[in-house]
Amino acid sequence: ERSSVVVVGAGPAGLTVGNILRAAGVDCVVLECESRTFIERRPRAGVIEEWAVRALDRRGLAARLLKHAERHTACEFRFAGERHRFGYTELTGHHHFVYPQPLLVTDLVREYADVRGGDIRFGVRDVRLHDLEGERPSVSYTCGDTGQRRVLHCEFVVGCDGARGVTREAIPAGRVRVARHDYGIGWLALLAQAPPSADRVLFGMHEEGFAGQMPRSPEVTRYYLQCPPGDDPEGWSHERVWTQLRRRLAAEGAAPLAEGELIEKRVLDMHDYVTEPMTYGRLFLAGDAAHLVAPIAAKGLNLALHDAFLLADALVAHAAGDSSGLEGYGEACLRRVWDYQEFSQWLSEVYHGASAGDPFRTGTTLARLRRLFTSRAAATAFAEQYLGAAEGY
Ligand code: RFL
Repeated sequence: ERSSVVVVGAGPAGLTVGNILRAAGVDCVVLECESRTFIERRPRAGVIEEWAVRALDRRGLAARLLKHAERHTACEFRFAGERHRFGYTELTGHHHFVYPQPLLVTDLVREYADVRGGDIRFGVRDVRLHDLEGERPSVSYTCGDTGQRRVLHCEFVVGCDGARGVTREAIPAGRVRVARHDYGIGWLALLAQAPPSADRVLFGMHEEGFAGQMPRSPEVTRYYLQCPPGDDPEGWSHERVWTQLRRRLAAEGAAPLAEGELIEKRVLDMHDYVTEPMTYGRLFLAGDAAHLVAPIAAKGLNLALHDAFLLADALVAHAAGDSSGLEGYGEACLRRVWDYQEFSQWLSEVYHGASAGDPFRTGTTLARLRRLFTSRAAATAFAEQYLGAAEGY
């Protein structure tokens, strides 16, 4: 079998690449190890930056999002028993969109497979990449239903199979450098079957650890609680979770938290990595397959989309005879990747500094926070980075 492009992974990155190629008439096949139902329900991100929504919209991929997403204009920091609203839209004119990742994935699959007639194969197993250095690479896999081994010959392989995928591993060790950062911190990531406790994102800095609230929909709210890395989620009973959330998010004049059943409870060991270069021969990595950013600043999905736009546009241009986009692809992505990594590190200290048990770090953390509310220049710089606007629209 032949196809110009084989995309491994049907997350936001892979599906966006697929949609753009399909619209431009470049043939491609998307291979996904899970089922369609599974990927349409997998809960994860929810914050999409305005530039990314505009870019999706220009490609005809944001109709439902624009109808249903919530627009956020402010977040709130809680520390020392007080609430501090931070209105980023007043400072920059830009806002955040909140739209759960499963809805975005559902929209992108529907558009790719049902509207644009794209080829997507679910439930594949044992994906392997071959001859990436030559002109004629190929991808082999086992069909989920028949168990048959198949080979797809192609011009390019796009690796969008996320943090635990196989495509990154296909690059020989000496040809790539993976830069890693470990925060030494865990986050208990929770989804509660409950309306948000406030109509904006909340960050609670507390001596017992960070706590956060991210509205997702009128029925479901994400909460985070800092915990030791590798902690057992089963040690966090309903009572313990809500007691800690109430304590760490407590502030003068704040409405009580809207409690609800916990429908997701997992511990994330906070870490980052960046793979450089993002390409090897005919393989191009995009999204979490190339770089992971801990969910500290809600940046991962946005970086995945940024890569996908650049890569798909470059592949379309290549088909029309211009290869310059493909040549500069990795470097163009990495600018934003490193910018977001740096911001996540900066923000991590704001979240976690006050609970480090070190009075010096508590002092500097509180100074950082106060600066956001006393200096308009500092506030604007923060707002630009928080919105992803510093890298330009
Ligand atoms: P994905 O979404 O992981 O998709 C990869 C796809 O590849 C499939 N796959 C394979 N298919 C074939 N063969 C294989 N060998 C395969 N191995 C894997 C997988 O089944 C999957 O369908 O990667 P992509 O497209 O790069 O997208 C990245 C984003 O999903 C990720 O960065 C975000 O979810 C990160 N993230 C957040 N990002 C934000 O921008 N804002 C947020 O608010 C936000 N919150 C979060 C998050 C991630 C979280 N977790 C679970 C780590 C909250 C959490 C809790």
